[in-house]
Amino acid sequence: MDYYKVNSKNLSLLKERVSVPTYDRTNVKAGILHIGIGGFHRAHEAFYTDELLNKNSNSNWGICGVALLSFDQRIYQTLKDQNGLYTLIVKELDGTLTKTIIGSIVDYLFAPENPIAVIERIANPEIKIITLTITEGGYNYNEATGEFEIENPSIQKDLKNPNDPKTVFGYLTQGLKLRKENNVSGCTIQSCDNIQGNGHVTKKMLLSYVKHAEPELVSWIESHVSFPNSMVDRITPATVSADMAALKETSGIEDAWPVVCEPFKQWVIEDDFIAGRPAWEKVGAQFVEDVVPYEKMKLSLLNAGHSVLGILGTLIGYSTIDEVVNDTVVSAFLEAYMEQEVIPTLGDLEGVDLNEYKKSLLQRFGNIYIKDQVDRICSESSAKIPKFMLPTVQSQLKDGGSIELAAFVIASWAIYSLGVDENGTKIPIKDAVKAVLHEKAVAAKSNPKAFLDIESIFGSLADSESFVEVFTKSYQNIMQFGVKKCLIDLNSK
Ligand code: CS2
Repeated sequence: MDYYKVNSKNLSLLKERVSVPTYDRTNVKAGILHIGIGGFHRAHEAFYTDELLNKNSNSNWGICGVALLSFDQRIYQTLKDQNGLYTLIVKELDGTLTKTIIGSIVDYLFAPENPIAVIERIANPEIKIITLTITEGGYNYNEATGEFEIENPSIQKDLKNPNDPKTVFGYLTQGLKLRKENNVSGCTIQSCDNIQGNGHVTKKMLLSYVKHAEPELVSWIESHVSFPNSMVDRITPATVSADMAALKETSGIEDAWPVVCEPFKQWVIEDDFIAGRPAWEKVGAQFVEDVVPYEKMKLSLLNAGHSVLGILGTLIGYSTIDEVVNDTVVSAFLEAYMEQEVIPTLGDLEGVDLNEYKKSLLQRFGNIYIKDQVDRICSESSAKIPKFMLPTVQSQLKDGGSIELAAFVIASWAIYSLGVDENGTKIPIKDAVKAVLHEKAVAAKSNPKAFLDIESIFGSLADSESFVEVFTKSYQNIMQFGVKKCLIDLNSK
């Protein structure tokens, strides 16, 4: 078999082997600027957008992808070498691989190399929508105060060097300022991150920054920029070298960074696009008036479910999510958590059967071909737990509901943060506040509550006597008997 690299020149050859864009990419203009071109964006928004372009839709809605961090240099370089093309490999439930070359990213910028180009592109009249996947931690939100962390050193740096920004807030502010100065019309900023009210949070955080950086821009943003909320979903594990090897072996395609994902996908969006939008509904996105209940459901069941499996699974010694959920002791615990502690907080969701949703999640988590890494799931837990689990705990505390299982997971996280699993193997913790977590985890050995004292994560949770009580009990039990034995006891209650 001949091997073909993924690039524009080879598209007609690649077409013999996998699906390729049916549209003329040279005609597609970038109406969307996307910040954060990691795997998730390429399995989700870029995929929907590619499907739409394949339907011969409006060619003004291609994507210009921006790599914001120095860390993203490799992905930028790969996209550049491959003319923005990449292979999306969907791992079906029966193990077959559906491969598609995605063409919707028609331009790409590497911010650290040329910050001005990014600022100018934000101000370009062709750009109507700016979408973001900057991770939950990227919003610089303080859980304790609900406010923007203005003291963050990177933010302070951006305030002092407006023309050489490093953070998304610095870039957006300068780009929007230029838009205003050039009399360019407004645009939409759409977060695609897993945060409750992601549009509201983006607006609040951005305006807090702008108040300090360019106070006179605040009212222009308020009247010229819309911030729709959205719920995004598609499990996208990190690509591993075996994925590249399988692509080469089965189709003779050499892709330096394909993206792998599950078959399921969902995108529920508030229809609030001040400068127009692609007809994503034609390819399966749902536009609704109020996305809040969907976000709540997804964050508190899927994402929290992932964290539960990731943390417990790591301590037990598993490496992938399917291994953890296929251990019936853990999945019974997860089901109980969902049924007893989460679903009661969700109320009625029109047209959604929460029990069915729960079942479908367990099936998705159990897909043995996905091999989603527990390390990926547990990375940046300090930004995830407050968004995925704490709202549930707070709601249950308020209503006098059970919090025992959530407390067990958070106690497990305290032990996880010591950095060693129950078999004595080192845990590769990846977290922006790893040092603080470790310090508090060590203190928790003699006084478990110390872990809950991290206010920027837990807010005032440590003030809840009932939570501290069950948390402490769980902590001591896990230390004494191990996770698995405790789960068996909890499951039999
Ligand atoms: C995961 C998400 O990182 C995580 O914690 O729960 O990346 C999850 O896979 C996606 O949100 C699925 O839509």
